Amino acid sequence: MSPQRILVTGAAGRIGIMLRTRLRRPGRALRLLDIHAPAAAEPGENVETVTAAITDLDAMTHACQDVDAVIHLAGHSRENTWEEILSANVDGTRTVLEAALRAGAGRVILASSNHAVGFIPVADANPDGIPGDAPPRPDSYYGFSKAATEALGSLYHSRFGIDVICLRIGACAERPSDERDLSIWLSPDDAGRLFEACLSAPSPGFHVVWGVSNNTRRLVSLAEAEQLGYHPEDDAESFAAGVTPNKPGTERDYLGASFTTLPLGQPD
Ligand code: 15L
Repeated sequence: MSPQRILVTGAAGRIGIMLRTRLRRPGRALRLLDIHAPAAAEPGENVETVTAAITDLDAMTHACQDVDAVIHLAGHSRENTWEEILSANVDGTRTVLEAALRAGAGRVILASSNHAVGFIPVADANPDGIPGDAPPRPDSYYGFSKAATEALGSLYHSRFGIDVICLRIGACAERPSDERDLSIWLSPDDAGRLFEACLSAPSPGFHVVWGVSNNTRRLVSLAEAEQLGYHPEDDAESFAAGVTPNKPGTERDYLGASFTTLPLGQPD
């Protein structure tokens, strides 16, 4: 049975907004949390809103009460200062996991990123694709924080038995914008399918899986996500004619593209 009450952190952010309409189900309540107040419930929408910081353990433990699953999207989504990355992304994720544990929420889905492994050379992708659980090779402080997110998820699963699924999300947007996105795009509808699969998979345990669409030019493996019940339906190739070509060099050579050369610790 799919969970009845789901807490979504970062609900006012880009992916949070995409998921709001796509995770609605009869009999399901969405508790939407963000540091910036999420939009109020529409008539007939089974939504509660919470304005809180993910680094506030008391507030997060309260927000996790009576929750079956947590989707953790909050945090910086690009490069930032070391202090900001440590606070929002690393301490924030630890706090969310700790709050879920204290409140008895048995499943946490963590937004990781391709930038946790951004220094994997594109040339290393074999026909099966780069595995979902390839070891971390972060390309930035941001990428480091996503590798730390995965490690914290593993810790809370091993110690306490919480189900934790980490999603190495590619470029999640309405449409791919450049040539690189053709391999790593996650459509909003496929994002809905992926999160739904993670919510519904029976006793998943701990997993790190790729979050991308079924792109013709895909470099990463979908096998691990498919085992959880994810069946993507979109392909970035249908937008190929309209995208910007890759620049030579890092944008072609490494999975993390421009993140591998951006100045470390400089807000992007
Ligand atoms: C990410 O992890 C970022 O949050 C997003 O802003 C994009 O940069 C995306 O990766 C990407 O690699 O395109």
